Amino acid sequence: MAHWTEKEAFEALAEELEGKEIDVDWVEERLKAFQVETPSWGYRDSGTRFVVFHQPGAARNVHECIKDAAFVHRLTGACPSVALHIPWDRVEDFRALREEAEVQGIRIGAINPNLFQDPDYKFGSLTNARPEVRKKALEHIFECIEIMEQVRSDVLSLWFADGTDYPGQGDFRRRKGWMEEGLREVYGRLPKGARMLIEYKFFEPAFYHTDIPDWGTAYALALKLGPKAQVLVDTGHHPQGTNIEFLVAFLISEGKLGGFHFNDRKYADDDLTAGSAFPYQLFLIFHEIVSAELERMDLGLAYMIDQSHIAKPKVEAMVQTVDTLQQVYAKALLVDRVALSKAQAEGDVVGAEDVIREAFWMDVRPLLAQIRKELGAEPNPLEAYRKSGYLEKVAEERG
Ligand code: PSV
Ligand code: MN
Repeated sequence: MAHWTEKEAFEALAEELEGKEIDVDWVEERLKAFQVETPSWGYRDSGTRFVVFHQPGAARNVHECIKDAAFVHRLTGACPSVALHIPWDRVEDFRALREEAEVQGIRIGAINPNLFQDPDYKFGSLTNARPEVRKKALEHIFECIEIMEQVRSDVLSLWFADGTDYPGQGDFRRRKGWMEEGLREVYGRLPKGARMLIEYKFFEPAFYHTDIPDWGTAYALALKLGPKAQVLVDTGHHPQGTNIEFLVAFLISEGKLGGFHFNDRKYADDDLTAGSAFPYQLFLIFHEIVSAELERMDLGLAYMIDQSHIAKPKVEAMVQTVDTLQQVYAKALLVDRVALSKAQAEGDVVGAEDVIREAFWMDVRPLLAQIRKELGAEPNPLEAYRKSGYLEKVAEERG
């Protein structure tokens, strides 16, 4: 867009939309309503499996995470909540923490228990063969539920590192039974109006089997538990080549898609910024979401980011991610669905694909700039971040 004025770019987009059956007011309404949660751990120092790298200005505690998250919200107008990870973000007074977030214009979102860091969980948490470890894991989740009440969170995000490394190490069916038993107890304790989202991951840290390896397993568990249990799709948690947009559509149609952990990867669970490797896939995921929204389906999806920034500066990476998510959502909203249905009905494969691709190639940045202005945010949040001097300021404050 550099050699275009914003006005020219906007006119170009308007021209592209001419003759298409798109309700622009609805598109704008949806874009304004789009909100995505950022994770406290995305603002802290993180690392590879070999070393933790320090970044100047990285948040050192939950208070600084909240400050960074609030700044991302101020720039983008789309990130009014921050997810917490317990015990990393544990404080004495969670009610005070809730107020602290509110003063800064955001709220506390999903609570993530940590069921992988304690040495007792080496051989599993809820699926551990030792009953005292299963009990310890359960009690930690109960503590997280109490925290949810104190911060008024309505989402419990559950990711289990449980699995085994070698054939014979564990009894699959017994472990499945323990997992179900534990989850049932958690379900029974959920605060009023809250839901639990079950995340899956096909490997890592376990390398032979994982107790909740895929969306089908998470779906089966959520189905058994009841309506307050849904599946959490972390976009980096699938074997190569998995058709994520298909499973998203399936879960939506079953009312079992709870939300997303957005990130991207080239190989495994790399936690890179969303859309950095496969932007078209991300757009196709949103295409499925928009299809359902057009049918007035009540999705109530929890959009969350789950990234670990090592090569990129943390706050900047977050702002870039939000911009990417807004762009792919805008593109998905601009798919000419009348033309698509017609092409599908006529068996016009190239025509159908082209309708989709045309929307993908549209430059939606001027539209988003306008939306953000209306939201009182920055038309170009990344540029505004770079000019803000925020990183220099916090780097000095945080040492
Ligand atoms: C570990 O793989 C992980 O990235 C999962 O995606 C969780 O959601 C996240 O950590 C926070 O526990
Ligand atoms: Mn995740």
